[in-house]
Amino acid sequence: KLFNVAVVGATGAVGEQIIRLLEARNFPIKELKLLSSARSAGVKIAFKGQEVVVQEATPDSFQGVDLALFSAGGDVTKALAPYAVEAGAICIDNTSAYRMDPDTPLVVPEVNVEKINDHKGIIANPNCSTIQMVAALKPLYDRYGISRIIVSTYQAVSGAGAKAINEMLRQSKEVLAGNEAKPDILPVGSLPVKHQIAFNAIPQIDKFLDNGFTNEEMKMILETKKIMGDESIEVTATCVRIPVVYGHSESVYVELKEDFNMEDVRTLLANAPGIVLVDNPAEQQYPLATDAAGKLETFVGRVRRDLSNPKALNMWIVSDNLLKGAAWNAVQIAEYIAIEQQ
Ligand code: 11C
Repeated sequence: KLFNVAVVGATGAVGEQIIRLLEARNFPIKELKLLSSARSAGVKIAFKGQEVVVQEATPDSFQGVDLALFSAGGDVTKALAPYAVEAGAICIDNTSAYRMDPDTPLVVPEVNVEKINDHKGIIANPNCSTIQMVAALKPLYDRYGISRIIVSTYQAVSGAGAKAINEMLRQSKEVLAGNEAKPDILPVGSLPVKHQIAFNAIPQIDKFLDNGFTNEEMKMILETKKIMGDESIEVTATCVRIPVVYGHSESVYVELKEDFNMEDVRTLLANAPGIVLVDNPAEQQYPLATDAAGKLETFVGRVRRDLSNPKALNMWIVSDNLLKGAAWNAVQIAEYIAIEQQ
């Protein structure tokens, strides 16, 4: 079977990666519809040797569409996904619009692929920093159970979009030229106070809530429980933006319910789907954002038993936030649907 596929947000950082992956993976496409805001309509994007003209996304865009991949922001998903569903399309949504909706499955294929079919037209793709963490922790959860996770993130500027990448690069040049770095959109475009990202670490990703956590931190906390299907897992997170272009890194402390030996833990991680164990301190080998950029897998290293709690592990988890953290996870879900409908 060939599918009519629509990409909403085709000119954005994630949309671009989705199109490249559909091409590279030879996804069974009959017609590819590229959709965007009115501002980007008319742009031409190459796909399999042909030029596809980007059209403005409207409620009428989805007639005949089988699969619609959304990554144009939560407002666009809320405004248009219901029309796509009504037209008969299955939507895979990269935004946070429906993630915590009880009727919408939140899927990381390595963790809960069985939930894909539980949808009512929309399947949600989790937040990038959540995806790589749960993908790496799932084999440990299945074998030992998990009682608590404490995570600190080191997140790339590409998570905040193409403009944030440019801002970081521009500020770096300004500082190296001995000039003042001018903040523009980071940490949060819609808030009045801005901070320098070049040569800095900003402990704020997204807006603050009344509980003192940021929205990004709450996504990690709430989405982890939903994807793992276990509300009893205690999670706390501190999310930090650093001047890296691609690849989120995470320092994760995880308390397991059962005793473990380190050799079994390493074997589990090394054999887990989508996970690459890079853990050889003697040779100074561990996951790096620069190595993970452009790759589909999640990289795990620095795996060690905690010194204060023998039932806990510390580890370092790195993945390309635009690929496994967004575009690849969405295309992976689309591939499962395509295989099932053959
Ligand atoms: C960041 N994690 O790195 C965010 C971007 O909910 O899909 C992804 C936001 C989301 O800034």
